[in-house]
Amino acid sequence: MNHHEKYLFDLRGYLVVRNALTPAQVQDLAERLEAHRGNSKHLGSDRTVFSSPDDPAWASPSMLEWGGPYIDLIDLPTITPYLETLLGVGYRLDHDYIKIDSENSNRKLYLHGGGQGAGGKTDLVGPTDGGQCYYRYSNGRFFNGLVAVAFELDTVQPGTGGFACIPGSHKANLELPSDWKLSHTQDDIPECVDRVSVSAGDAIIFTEACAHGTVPWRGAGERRTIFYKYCPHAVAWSPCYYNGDNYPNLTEHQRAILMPPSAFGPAESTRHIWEKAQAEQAELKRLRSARAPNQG
Ligand SMILES: O=C(O)CCC(=O)C(=O)O
Repeated sequence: MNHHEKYLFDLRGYLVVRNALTPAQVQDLAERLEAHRGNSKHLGSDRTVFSSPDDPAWASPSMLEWGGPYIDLIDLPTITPYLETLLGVGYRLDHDYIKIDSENSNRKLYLHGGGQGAGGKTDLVGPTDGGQCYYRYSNGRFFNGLVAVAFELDTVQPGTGGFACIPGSHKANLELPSDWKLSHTQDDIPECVDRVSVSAGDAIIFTEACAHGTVPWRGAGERRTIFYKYCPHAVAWSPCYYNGDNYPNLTEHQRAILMPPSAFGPAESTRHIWEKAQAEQAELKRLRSARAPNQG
């Protein structure tokens, strides 16, 4: 991350990384998405409900199960240097999901995050501010409670929709005016909002502390965006974690990035605890599938 990019991220709270993905990666990600689209309730690990009583409690199903480039996104060489700068070494992947905007999605722009907290009394998703939505730069280092990487599979032309945010709001001291939080149409969007156009293969990196959301879609076709969201090791947003054992052939660094949260990070001294938890998960899965044939 060069000085210009650091300056812009500190100033605005987001950056666009052009060509973060190659055309071949975009194609592979899109093909795997289309193959799973009809038969999967959860397009990602970002769940707060169970879709069936057999869902595992903490190791949520995830897009990582689609393999190939979905595994590569965990630790992508074009993105990793930004995450190391914005989160420090030893960060973790907290959750992933995919969002599809189309004429049927009928979304409103709901600006969330922002200021020095998430949620708050008037937040539409509830008063979730536990201080986790922070941004700070001090002693030559960035500190972020959650950094989102939005991988764009489709080009978003100006005026069609896509990612939007209030640049600089990650450092705001006052609450976002409530009548600016929700825009039903593009025409209602406050002037202080940046609408970000991208090409397929670009990635938008933003701090969740910046007030952001999705512009109501007006484009032809769809906008398909894959979100991977990263935290410092001691922070957790999702109630579910990854189980590295579910994904074969991970690199050591990918495994470390999938570790569940703790102040110890992927340290050797605590690794055995999560390894035991992950082995117990695998045993539970094995016992359940052995029991299943007799239940019919
Ligand atoms: O559509 C977008 O890029 C914004 C998504 C968003 O609001 C979020 O991930 O919290």
